[in-house]
Amino acid sequence: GEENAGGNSGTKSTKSITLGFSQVGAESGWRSANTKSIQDSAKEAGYTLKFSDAQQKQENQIKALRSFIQQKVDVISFSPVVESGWDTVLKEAKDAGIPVILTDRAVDSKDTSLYVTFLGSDFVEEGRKAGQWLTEQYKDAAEDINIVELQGTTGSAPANDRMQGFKEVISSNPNLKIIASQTGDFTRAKGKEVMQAFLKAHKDIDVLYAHNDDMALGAIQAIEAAGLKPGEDIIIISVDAVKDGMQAASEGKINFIVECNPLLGPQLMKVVQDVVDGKSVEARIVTEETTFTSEQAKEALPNRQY
Ligand code: GYE
Repeated sequence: GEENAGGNSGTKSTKSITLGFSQVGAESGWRSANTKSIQDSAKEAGYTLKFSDAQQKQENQIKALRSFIQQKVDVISFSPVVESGWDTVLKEAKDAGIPVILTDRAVDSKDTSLYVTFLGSDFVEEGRKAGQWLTEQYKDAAEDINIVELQGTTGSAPANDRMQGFKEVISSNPNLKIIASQTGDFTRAKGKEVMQAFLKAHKDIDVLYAHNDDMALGAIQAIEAAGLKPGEDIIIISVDAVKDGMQAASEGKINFIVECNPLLGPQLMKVVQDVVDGKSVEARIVTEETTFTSEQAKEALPNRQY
């Protein structure tokens, strides 16, 4: 960082903070809202933001982190595309004395001294909320309910955790059966493609659980193209609650959405400031979230920010 010139004598000299941020990519509506939130709030805070888009590839993220280390940024923050394989580069940042803040997605490093904090959602809880709604819907079902699952990016924290939380809850009802699971990489295009394959392979799909809205929206196209009614012939649950997802829910095409808040920027900038100021920060900062049925989506839609 650079010294700010022209500070009044008597006041503490403020240093302009340089933040290196490595983003996952631009795979979804959630991600676009997250990126905008980070860029806007860095600007607002007066930080110099070095922003890098990894296009959903871990190798690109590792390169970006190394370049931030080389540039001696004050703080590094990133949303790790997958959970594993970060120890080496995190150790390099630590050795260089640069604090790292995880946002949105977690890493599975055993050594938690490699990062200051993790700011983001509880994805296991999100999966549980999806499972709880479904379990309630089918509590009186006497026959098998066939569920297909569109998973997020393989090896990512939200894919791992949303699957885990969902499975944990639905296992209480043996009629609820996951008959197929495949990754749709959190994108619309892949969600559509995989749903097409699911529809070909299985004539009797009752429920789709999509790990994000974008994959659900892609799947809706495939379902409609197959002559079926999304939300009626196939019950659809997704996660995120971005505008397009909420729109589909308000039209009854998505039956239930678990919210995942992408507006992490303001909280992140505050944590960055605290870290630079040498204040202690919580090791885990969880964002607050809700859920929406179709009816609730209709009500909330006009005031949705993203
Ligand atoms: O749910 C999905 C995005 O990591 C929480 O990534 C994020 C997920 C989000 O692509 O839409």
